[in-house]
Amino acid sequence: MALYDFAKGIILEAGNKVRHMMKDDMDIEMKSNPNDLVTNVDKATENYLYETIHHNYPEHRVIGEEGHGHNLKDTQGIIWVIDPIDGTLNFVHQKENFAISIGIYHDGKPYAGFVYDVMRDVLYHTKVGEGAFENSHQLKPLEDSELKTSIIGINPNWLTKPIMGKVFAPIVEDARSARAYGSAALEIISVAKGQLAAYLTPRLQPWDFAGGLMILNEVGGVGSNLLGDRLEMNHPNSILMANAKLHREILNNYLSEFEETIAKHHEQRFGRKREK
Ligand code: 2AM
Ligand code: CA
Repeated sequence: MALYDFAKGIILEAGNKVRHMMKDDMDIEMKSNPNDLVTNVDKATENYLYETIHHNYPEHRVIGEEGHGHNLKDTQGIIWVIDPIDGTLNFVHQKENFAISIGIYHDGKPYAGFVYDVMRDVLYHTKVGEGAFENSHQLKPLEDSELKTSIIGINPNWLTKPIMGKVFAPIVEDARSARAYGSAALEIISVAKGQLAAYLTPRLQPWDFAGGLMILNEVGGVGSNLLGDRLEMNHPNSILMANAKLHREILNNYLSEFEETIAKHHEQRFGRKREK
């Protein structure tokens, strides 16, 4: 079976398993802090995906949020970047508005992206270069927009933080309005569908954005970090996803004056100097 169809099959089956596991009591653990949770379902779903990939394609490598392959030194061959549940807080509290996210890379280049909205049973998918789809319906190329007539996606928690709050507040102020959905993958999909014109956040892991970014790029949307630099599949980054025109407007008219602040945030959070 072709790799793309295999990936589609296992993400749908993983979602099926999640819906079944949700009927039983969940086992919830805290990770780095009381708001950072992981459940038995996150772990079981990552394990299912890992084991099935490993069984069928032993030479492929997997990076997953819940522990697989975190120390990858190179990007050779096929690499799967997986978030078994993106939006774990939604999963625990709302029992909806979460997704399974998969990005597949070949020698570091995007090959295919998948975001599965589990409770709505909607699969967003792209084989890069061949269009992006919502189930079997092709997504249209993105239309440009301007900030003053745009709804943007941003988590209000960031506005309460002293440094990133200052960076984000003027953008929120000038936008038509702002929304937060609590699953980065689904927020990136909302940008790809034109429902949100942009999505911004100071920190995502590759598994939060890999699948969604491929789908967004496929409809002409642009993703970068908050400095306008390229997003790589093997390290965390800040995030600006938008239609092409709004991406330029936010970078040039709002973020560029905070370049030093953002670069410092990157250094502190990710331990990495700006790559030129
Ligand atoms: P998760 O549910 O897989 O942890 C919430 O606004 C979004 O940001 C979710 O997609 C969540 O992914 C992600 N997220 C939450 N905390 C994060 C952190 N410390 N670093 C990166 N991404 C995070
Ligand atoms: Ca997750």
